[in-house]
Amino acid sequence: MEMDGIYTVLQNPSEDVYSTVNQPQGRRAGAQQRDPTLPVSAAGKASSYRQPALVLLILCCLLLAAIISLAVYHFKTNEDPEKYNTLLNQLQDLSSKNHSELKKSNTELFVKSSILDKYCPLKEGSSKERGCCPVKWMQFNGKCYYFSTDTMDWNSSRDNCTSKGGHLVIIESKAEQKFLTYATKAHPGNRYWIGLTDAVTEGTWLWVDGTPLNDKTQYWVSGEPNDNNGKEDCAILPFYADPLHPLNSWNDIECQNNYSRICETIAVIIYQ
Ligand code: MMA
Ligand code: CA
Repeated sequence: MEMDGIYTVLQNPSEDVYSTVNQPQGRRAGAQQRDPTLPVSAAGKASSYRQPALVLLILCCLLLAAIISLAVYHFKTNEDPEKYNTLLNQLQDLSSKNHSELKKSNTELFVKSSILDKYCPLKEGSSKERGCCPVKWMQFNGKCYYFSTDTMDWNSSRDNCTSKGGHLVIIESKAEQKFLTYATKAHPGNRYWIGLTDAVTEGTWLWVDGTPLNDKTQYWVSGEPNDNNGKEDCAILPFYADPLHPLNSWNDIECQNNYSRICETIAVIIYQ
């Protein structure tokens, strides 16, 4: 029986050294008689040291194994430290090279994405559809607008816009008129030809694509068009801003006058 690692009952009766040492022979009924030729101390000691010696031997073996493994580990990890240093340097080179290359391509991507956002902004409410306008053109509602700084007569302006792949602006909504009013405020004093004329039939206003002027979508300044002197067949904006009707800014004027122009073209749609 073993309790907490202490033997309370002897495994082998021959190991019962202590019970016999101080007892007279007669009280040990059934006990084997000791070999009287062997000295008491020699026989007792041999059997009493066997178990601790075994434990000691095992401990020594374990210790030896641990020393051997530590030695092997030590020599393995210290084997050719130069080799490890070279590897470490190569690894550091590679990581710093990757880092600087990544930094470079990140900067390039940032520049490219700002160019993309400038010329091809995302369409309102979309995360994939973009509308692209040429350099120096403004974008509004899927259309591109060019506000010229140079001036020319109405016919030349019409032809110039066509040569740019567009046309003199055709105003189709209140929102578009609002946008143009806002945009032209950036150049106060400038007046711009729009794509509206009654040169063919006096009083019949047509857009450059042949569409007749819609009654609901016209923004003449109060009192216009007046065909002053019977010579005014082309439209400009802004003539002047009526504080009561800030959107009403058109005037009919002589087509031979020189003004700036607003060209319009459709934005190119791309998907990302
Ligand atoms: C007046 C007015 C306009 C006309 C211009 C021409 C200043 O405004 O009659 O309708 O177009 O003159 O200069
Ligand atoms: Ca007029």
